[in-house]
Amino acid sequence: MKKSFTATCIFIFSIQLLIAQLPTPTTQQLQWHDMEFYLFTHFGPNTFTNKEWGEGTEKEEVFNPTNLDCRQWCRVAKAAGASGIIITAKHHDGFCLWPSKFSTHTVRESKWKDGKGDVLKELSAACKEYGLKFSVYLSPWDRNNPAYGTPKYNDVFVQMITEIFTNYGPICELWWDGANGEGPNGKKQIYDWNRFKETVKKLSPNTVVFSDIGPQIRWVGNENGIAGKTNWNTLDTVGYSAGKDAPSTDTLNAGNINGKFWIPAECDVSIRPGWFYHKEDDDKVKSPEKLFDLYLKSVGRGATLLLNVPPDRRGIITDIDSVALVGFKKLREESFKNNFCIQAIANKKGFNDNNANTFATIKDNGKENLQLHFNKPEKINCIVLKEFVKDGQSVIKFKIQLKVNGKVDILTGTTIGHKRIITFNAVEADGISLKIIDSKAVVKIAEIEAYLINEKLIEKE
Ligand code: FUL
Repeated sequence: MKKSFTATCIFIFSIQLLIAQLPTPTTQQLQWHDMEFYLFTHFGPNTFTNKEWGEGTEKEEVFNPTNLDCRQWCRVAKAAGASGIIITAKHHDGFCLWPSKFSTHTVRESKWKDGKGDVLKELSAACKEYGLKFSVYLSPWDRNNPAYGTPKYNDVFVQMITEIFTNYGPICELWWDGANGEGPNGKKQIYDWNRFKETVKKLSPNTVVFSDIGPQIRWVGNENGIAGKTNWNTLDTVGYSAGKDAPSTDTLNAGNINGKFWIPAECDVSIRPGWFYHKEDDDKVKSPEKLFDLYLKSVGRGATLLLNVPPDRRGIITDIDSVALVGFKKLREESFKNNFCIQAIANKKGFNDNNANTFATIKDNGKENLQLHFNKPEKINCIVLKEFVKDGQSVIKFKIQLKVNGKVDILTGTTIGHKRIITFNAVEADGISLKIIDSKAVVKIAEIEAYLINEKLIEKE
């Protein structure tokens, strides 16, 4: 009697797993997940005044790069293995890097190229030439625009969004800063987020929009480039808005396990202490090893890495930053070159074929596992797991067993999502087995990979 009751429970639970409906990403969000790592460029009057937050009162003539070269930015991005560039078209000081008709504080009023220059035009063209995704940061907070703090400013912001999409598209990602300080008249703006969102949707439905709470991409809750060890791509946003009414930074960092909407996290961080270029920080550029560590803690936790690399007063990315970026790329290439799982014997198809579009299914948690047997013991210290996120994110907790000299080493973790990179002290393993301890629905594993990376790069908690 007891036995049949247990069997019924297991049966019902299995059925629930099979029919559970998970939130899923849109095609554009899926493409964005695959972009993994891209650059941020903070550039504007602050570059020349040595500030982080301009007042909005800076004279336009301060903006005067001597040798602005967006193609150089693209070459650096390419050499870093980045997939795109996001540019601060307008930071909080309100200065527009394009000649907006809706502001008198723009490149047009500056001396750069006799007021004929247009940074957005140059960068969007360069990104096209180099095959990089072009994206735009647009701060709603504007310390210069006279309309800021009145309903009219929402019109201005919508007009600026319209200009950008009409003249410089396609735009891959639009980045909205949640900051909401005072404008030139001492007033704060009540942002019309719904109208802003509707405007983008109408003009460019393929653009993914970032803010603290999406609608397509969320802030990770810190500016250190670090996602939660548990990182759900799902979030509940009802009752919240970007800025001070956003969910707690802890929630943004981890997402909501049962969140209704697919709003994955993006980890923004600067290669330097500040967001804008400051000469005195030239000796504080993050090393390739530090950048690799951030990669493990962002991309390796299922998020993306948005790394800020600010051009200097010439309008060029310095050699110091470029060298660090090239070193970072080299570390990624060396680390993830030799995947031992490709040659291993697998108990199912679809999860060791170096193809994230195929997957193996685990229907029975705790019992069923995915197994890989190496042809000979291999020294490994890094395992990469990928869920088939096209169908949602399911894994709540997993266990990896490594067969080492007849014994079993165990590693455990929580979420997987787009990519989970686990590092550990190197062992000679005969094989790998992945068990799911808990999940929200049927588990689809797109890939298990194993590597031996440089010991020095092992993630230190
Ligand atoms: C913040 C801004 O206040 C910083 O200046 C920077 O742009 C960063 C990416 O977002 O909210």
